[in-house]
Amino acid sequence: MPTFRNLLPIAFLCLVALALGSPGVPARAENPAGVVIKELSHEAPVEKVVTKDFSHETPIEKAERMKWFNDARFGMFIHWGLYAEPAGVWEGKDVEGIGEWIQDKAKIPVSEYSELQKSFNPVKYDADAWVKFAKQAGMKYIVITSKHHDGFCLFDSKHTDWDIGGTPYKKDLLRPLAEACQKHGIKLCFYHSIMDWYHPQYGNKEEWRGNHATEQPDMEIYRTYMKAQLEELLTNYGDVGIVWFDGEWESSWTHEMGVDLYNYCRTLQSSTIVNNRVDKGRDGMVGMNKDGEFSGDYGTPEQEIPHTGFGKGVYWESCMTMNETWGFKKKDDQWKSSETLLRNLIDIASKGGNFLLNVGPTAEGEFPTASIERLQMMGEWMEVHGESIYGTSASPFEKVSWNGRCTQKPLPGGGTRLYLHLFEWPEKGQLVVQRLKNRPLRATLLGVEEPLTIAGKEGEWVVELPAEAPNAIASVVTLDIEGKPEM
Ligand code: FHN
Repeated sequence: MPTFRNLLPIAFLCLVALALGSPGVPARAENPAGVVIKELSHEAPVEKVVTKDFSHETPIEKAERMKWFNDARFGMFIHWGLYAEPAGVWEGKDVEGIGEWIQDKAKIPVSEYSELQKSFNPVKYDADAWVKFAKQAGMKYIVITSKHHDGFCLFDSKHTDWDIGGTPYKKDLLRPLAEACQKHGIKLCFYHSIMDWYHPQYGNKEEWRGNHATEQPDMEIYRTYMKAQLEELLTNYGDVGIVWFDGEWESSWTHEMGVDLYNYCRTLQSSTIVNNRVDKGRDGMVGMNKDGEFSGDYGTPEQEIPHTGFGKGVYWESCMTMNETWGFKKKDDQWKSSETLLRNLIDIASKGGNFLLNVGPTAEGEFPTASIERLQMMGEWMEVHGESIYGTSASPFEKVSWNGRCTQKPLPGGGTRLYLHLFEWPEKGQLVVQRLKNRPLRATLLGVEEPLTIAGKEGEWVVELPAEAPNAIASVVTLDIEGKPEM
């Protein structure tokens, strides 16, 4: 049994280590191009968080932690940063591709790209208005880019000058958003890129970036920097619903680093949810994990909706743009219709997933008008039909016998309410529900008072509908049945 006396040398060494801290990032990283990279942390912070292991969480414990997410079904993605300034145009030329990748697509060296920091001044930013747009659209959480691939931080970080503090605007952009989310009951979540095109010690480098600190970047220094910033995000902004990692695909990021980062985030806030892009399991844009054991609480299909759901206990969220870019591009006018966006939400919910719909604000801090219009149209539908999305689970039908979708929710007392989403109004005003054995007890139309008449037999129920569809995009018939659906 070790006594206090023989523990002294170890304690002394620990004190020495703490006093010296861990190796720092050179205050000014020189590089072959001779460009001086802006001040990064003078020293990587001492690793003072003792990361716990969350791999033994039970499915029931996970289900409890995921409940708000699984009930929410609908969230807002916000891609915002310096890239909103060029907004898809560089040196007078249109730059192909998604707006937040302009530095990469136009091969803009850090020395030139970093000039954007001197003019980024979102004087029209109104966090409260943004949160109200999300809430009125029926969204329950907001995922905002605390740092995208360009490494620029929307928050005023102690660990770098490559942040909002170095702009004419100066003020932390995430704090007012955190306050507004708390005020309006919206979950605040952070998108944080693992890949970093600015930090001299991030592993994968491109010659043209001109930010080489050394030929052999030290990912340990970068990881300490990234974790220090995550500690700021997970201790200074209240309850963080999700840490939404991205940019995990490059070779310098490993499975071991992913497991450690997952545990690190949950050590700081044990209830926070971490997506599967923290680790190396994601199968590209399909977004779900390949076979094997990987960290991350849910799958992240991107710009696509899976053909089917994945059954109970498998959580997932499809993220999509409203036009063709995540970050603002002044010339991208390829806006999806409100009908498409709403039917995407219904389709995703009918498969048991969440819809994370993106807004790319302008450099001045405003949502594009086209985004606001779509958010308002979706909110009008959600006002009447939201109960057919929130807190529902996937359709019990393998395939529905009408043009539309289905979701379901248990009724108090043990029955089930089926929500039948009609994208097309059935001819002769009759909705035929095939394959369902349970006798329907009651049918209504959401938004319409009087109940509907039900006729027919097991496996061929017929609901009499009024002549006109209450909603052209998707009307919703509720069907209450005893017990759980039997096909
Ligand atoms: O490279 C990013 C891209 O900029 C954007 O953030 C999307 C949205 O999730 N994720 C990556 C592309 O898969």
